Amino acid sequence: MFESLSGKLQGVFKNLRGLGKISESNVSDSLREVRMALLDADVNFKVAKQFIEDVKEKAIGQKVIQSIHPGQQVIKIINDALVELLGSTHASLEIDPKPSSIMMVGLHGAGKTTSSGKLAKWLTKQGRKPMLVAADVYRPAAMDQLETLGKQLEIPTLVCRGEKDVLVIAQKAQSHAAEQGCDVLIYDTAGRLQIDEVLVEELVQLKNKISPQEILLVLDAATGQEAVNVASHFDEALSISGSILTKLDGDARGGAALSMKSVTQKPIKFAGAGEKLEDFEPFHPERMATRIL
Ligand SMILES: Nc1nc2c(ncn2[C@@H]2O[C@H](COP(=O)(O)OP(=O)(O)OP(=O)(O)O)[C@@H](O)[C@H]2O)c(=O)[nH]1
Ligand SMILES: [Mg+2]
Repeated sequence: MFESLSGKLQGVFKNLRGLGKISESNVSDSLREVRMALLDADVNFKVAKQFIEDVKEKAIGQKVIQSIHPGQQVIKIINDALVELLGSTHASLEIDPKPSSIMMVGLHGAGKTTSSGKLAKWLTKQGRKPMLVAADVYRPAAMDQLETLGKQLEIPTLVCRGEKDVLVIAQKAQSHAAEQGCDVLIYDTAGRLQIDEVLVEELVQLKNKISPQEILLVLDAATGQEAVNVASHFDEALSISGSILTKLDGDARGGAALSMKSVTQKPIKFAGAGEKLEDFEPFHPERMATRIL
């Protein structure tokens, strides 16, 4: 991911470094190239526009123009803007209360079930006692998939085969968690090809029932431009608390990853970069920016 964007930005930076003097016009030329690179990487056009405006405002200041290495200064400004675009600082999970609940939401195939397992494994390492809850009542296979993950991880997993009401499942989950001494419940919800009324209604009901500390939108980083619409829809409907970007190991252009925070104003909390349960880590904006630049 980000290879092409990275390559293009390196090219721009090479030019900037070579500049002895900086003028408004050569900064503008470079920023035009940065903008093109962002758009080619599938970054939302509004996000790209704002990014360039912010950088430009800082870059054409007198201090930068008169400095000894003006090109280097502009590069630093772009770097800082990229970190800010990705969320500035790492945002952790807000799951202090015991028990806490986390709802995993997102479109079909985004990686909710896999990420539920990955998150459970990660939480175990943090000394928590997670429980996985199969709340996808539409696909029996989804319950099997979560159950398999739970067995593999040796993490309690609640599967109520045949139960069609997520609220009943939630009720059982709460009592099972208490019995088993689990202190964080991860609800793996159903996906849809597109966000629709029925799905939203069900998710809102579940949200009202369990009052989750975290509602994490699981987003396939390869979704491209559409990711922005998906994210804003889910956020409007549920007021998400953050997102998990998946499939960062793929060769997608990565624009969704770069636009997410800016569009929803909600932090990216974790990143998945592979099918294995250990391919998962907390998201750090500055590390991601370093990977890109
Ligand atoms: N390469 C890669 N594959 C992933 C990643 N996360 C999930 N996958 C794969 O993506 C596919 C879909 O993942 P699921 O976890 O089943 O997705 P889901 O959101 O639960 O899907 P539904 O339940 O159908 O809505 C699976 O084949 C996963 O192995 C990732 O970070 N990298
Ligand atoms: Mg699933």
